Amino acid sequence: MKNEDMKKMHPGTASRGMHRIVCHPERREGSFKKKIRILYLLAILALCLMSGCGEKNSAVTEENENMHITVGFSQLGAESDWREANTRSIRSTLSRENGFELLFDDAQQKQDKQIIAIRKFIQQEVDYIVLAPVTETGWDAVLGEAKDAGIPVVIVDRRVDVKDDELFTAWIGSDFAKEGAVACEWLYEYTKAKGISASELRIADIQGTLGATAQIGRTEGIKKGAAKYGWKIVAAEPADYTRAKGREVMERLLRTNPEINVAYCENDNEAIGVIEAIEAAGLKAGADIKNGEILVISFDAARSGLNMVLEGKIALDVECNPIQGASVRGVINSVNEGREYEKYTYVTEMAFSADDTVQSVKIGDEDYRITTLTEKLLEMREY
Ligand code: GYE
Repeated sequence: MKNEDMKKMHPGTASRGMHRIVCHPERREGSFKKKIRILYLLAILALCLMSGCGEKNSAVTEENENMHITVGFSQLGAESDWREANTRSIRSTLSRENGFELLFDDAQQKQDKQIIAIRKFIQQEVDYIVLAPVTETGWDAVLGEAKDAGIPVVIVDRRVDVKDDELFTAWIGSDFAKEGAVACEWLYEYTKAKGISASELRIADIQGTLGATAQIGRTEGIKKGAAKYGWKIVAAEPADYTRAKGREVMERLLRTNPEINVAYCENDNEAIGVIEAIEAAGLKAGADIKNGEILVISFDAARSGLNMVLEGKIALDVECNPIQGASVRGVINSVNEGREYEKYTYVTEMAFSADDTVQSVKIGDEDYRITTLTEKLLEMREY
């Protein structure tokens, strides 16, 4: 299947990476089972017709009911608005009406809970596993077990760092390093336009869960930006992507590093907690660094974060698109029907600013558009 076709199938996604013809060895057994089921159905139907039965049609209906594709979904947690939107997207797409039976497990940000959930899905003989992994490492053994059981695994959101990438079928998610680069190029252009010199910036990086792909990419972004433009990162601390932790970390940092004038928050919930801490300290979150405001940058562009952009408290919110259900469904259906699919699919993303000082940034050869947020735009958002 060509990239273009893939885009048509899954609006809002862009694909790159290996094309592959899917004649998945793991699925051969599945499609064999399906053929047996179809033969069984035909046999029942023939028997019914021969005996002129009316009541026995219920056997057919019942068997039809069992034709659902069973999917075990190990979601890493419910720590943020982004995560909840991601869960909603996958749950509503892999629904009964769409032909799926979804088993859902929330691991409360604990990898061991995810491993237990995956082992349970294997025991339950699900047809597919969808995994949103909390961190990148530590998945080889359990994904090996899924592979041995012939169950394809679709990874969503963060990545897994495994020795053999045949341990998973496909990955769908964001380009986190690019998100970080967009934020930094915007900060460079913005401060340049406002006459703020690089040496004036004192940045606090409020990091996500350490070892999560989103944290690795976004932290790498600000480190590279600082090295490229000569900014000073005065503190970098994880806050687990939660509002409470974001507030706690920022309260402490404002005491130990009162010179901080940029808070680079690696998600919206952290940013909201950080803004609470700034205000509780009698300071102001805003873009006017020269007059003592603390400029807040965030990621996700969930509704809660974008409300803060409209209020001018978050200067830039780089979108991370959680609507991944259609892409997951597309991959599962392709595998199931022996069609081609993409090994890696990147969702498309935007960036929203509180004012129109910077309207685009250069990311490699690309002119990346920065959208000034309006109430109307916010109303149109899905999450
Ligand atoms: O930015 C954050 C969430 O991995 C992209 O995890 C995800 C991040 C997202 O908790 O809000």
